[in-house]
Amino acid sequence: MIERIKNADLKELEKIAEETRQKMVETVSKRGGHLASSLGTVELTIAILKVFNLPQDKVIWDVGHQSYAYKMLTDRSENFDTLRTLGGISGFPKISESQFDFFGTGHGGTSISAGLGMREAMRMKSDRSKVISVIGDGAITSGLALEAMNNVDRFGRNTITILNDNDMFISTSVGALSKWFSRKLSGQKYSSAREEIKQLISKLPPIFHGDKIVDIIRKTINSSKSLLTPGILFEGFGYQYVGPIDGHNIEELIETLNDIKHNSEPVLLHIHTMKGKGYKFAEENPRKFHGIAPFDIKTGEIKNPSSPSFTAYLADYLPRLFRRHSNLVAITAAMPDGTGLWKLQETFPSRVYDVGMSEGHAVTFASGLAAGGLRPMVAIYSTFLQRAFDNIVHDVALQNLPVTFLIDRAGLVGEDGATHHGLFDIAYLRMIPNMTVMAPRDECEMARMIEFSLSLSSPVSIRYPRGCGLGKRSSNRLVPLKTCNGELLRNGKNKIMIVGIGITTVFALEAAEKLEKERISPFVYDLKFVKPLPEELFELIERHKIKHIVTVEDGIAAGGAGSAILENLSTRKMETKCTILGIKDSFSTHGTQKELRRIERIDAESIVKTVLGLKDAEITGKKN
Ligand SMILES: Cc1ncc(C[n+]2csc(CCOP(=O)(O)OP(=O)(O)O)c2C)c(N)n1
Repeated sequence: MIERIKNADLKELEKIAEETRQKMVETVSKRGGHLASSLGTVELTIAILKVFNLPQDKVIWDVGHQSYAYKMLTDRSENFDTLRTLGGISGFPKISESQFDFFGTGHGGTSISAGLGMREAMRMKSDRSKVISVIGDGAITSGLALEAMNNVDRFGRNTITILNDNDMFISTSVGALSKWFSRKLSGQKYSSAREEIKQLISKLPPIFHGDKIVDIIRKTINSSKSLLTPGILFEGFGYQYVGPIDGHNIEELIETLNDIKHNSEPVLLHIHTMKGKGYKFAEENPRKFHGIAPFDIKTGEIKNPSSPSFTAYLADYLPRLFRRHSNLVAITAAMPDGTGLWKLQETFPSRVYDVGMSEGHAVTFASGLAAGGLRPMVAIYSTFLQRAFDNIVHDVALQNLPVTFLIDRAGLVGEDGATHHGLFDIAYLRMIPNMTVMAPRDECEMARMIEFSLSLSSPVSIRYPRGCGLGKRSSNRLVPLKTCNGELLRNGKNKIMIVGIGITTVFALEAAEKLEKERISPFVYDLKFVKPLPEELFELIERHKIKHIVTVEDGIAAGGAGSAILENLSTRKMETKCTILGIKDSFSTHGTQKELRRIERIDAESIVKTVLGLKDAEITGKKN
């Protein structure tokens, strides 16, 4: 395909763009995925492939959710219809997938840093090829991107940063930088003023041509450009600023890229694109089509709306909670939709802060709000909260401030794969002093935990998965949790106990049903609290003389909930054995949640197999 692009004239390139869009829409309508952003970068991808020599020159797609056209047009056209399926093409750039994926992305803000590093490595090898970082107007607002730009004047030679400005994050853009970027009008005014002055100069008598006055006028126009466009900001960082240009005009893109590719100074090319470009429904509602489940191409409607999720429940519940507690405030890092804060934002706009794609700032901002006497709730996906680890430790926990973390998409998320699984939060939160760590098994319990968190004056984390729990949804009369206790859900007849945490409690119950048919009757305990661990669990183990516990968690096994129990059994010198079912020491792939839970051996069948694999003595307590 790259060959076809290299040899194509403009008409042919436009045809390729159309074919690419069509195939992209067809595939995403079946597989789900990040459609709107990828539709916006079709022309840019074609222009990059036309002008640069890949794989010598390298491209890094920030976040990577806009790289579908790139995947198709480099080397993955034939199997693109396996997008986001088990064993199929990943929804994000992935080094192991293709020689054209130079850097794996998924979390935003990395492309400039990684690009500078990659370019520096090339410089050391006297390689003068280009590194091109494509970053959105959302991702460029993240602290990491700003830190990287602060180093552009030192390491940025032969790098090109393309700012793909579609005036949107997932939902509306926020922050001062967005306002800078939207100086489009000034940019247009600048272009027409420049044209007028050019024409005026050309009409001056020849005697003036080459004259100092004309020269001064030219220079003044050029330097005033950066005052009228966002250029001044980037020039301050050491970039040569080019643009803004139309990111859907292949001819203009190719011409501009050809111009700047010979410039060894760092260049920032500012392009304007439209999210959802070329597919009516995505153009009309780019927010819905940012990340979409399989849909009907003709109507744009989602095919099988899933059952209401933890997130949807939270969206309904939070406005009610906020009505009762006037000191509550909520923070999102550019994800009011994904985290379920959107209804709250509509109901109490002044009490919801969307701080942009900046998880670290979101957490420290929350600690400031808490120190000032408010009660903040920070809603961030598990995987993105990793970005704010030190902010949690140093700014919240060390100061023992009452901040509640609402951690969505905890566990295996499914089709988005390795970059988006939320597998580490239990491990990285339970080791932090002052932090309480909880996981609800259903939506109603999540609300109970949130209420409980308000009774504490220290940090609290509540983690819940993508999708739904047991489906208990009525919550008009919520009974808040009173103590840090779990819940014995099932009395067993044998000496074995299955301990679930959050959603895996549901699998533990299913497993117990199946085991009953095998004449094995386990206890089932819902841990609820990873930290502090329920004292009651150890009392139950002693009281019922439990020989073996099987713990199951939707998170990394190392340092997780099972690990915590094992540490405690050992400290207490208890002889009960413990088998930990959790994610092994590897990055889990993409596929459906169901497939992945099976592969990672945390589903009901795996629990059954584990129990059946135990020695009789461990199940019955009887010596052989
Ligand atoms: C660190 C991090 N936080 C949050 C996200 C979730 N996220 C994915 S795309 C996106 C918005 C990106 O906006 P922009 O860079 O403008 O790209 P666009 O989708 O508009 O093309 C967000 C917040 C992420 N991928 N990484």
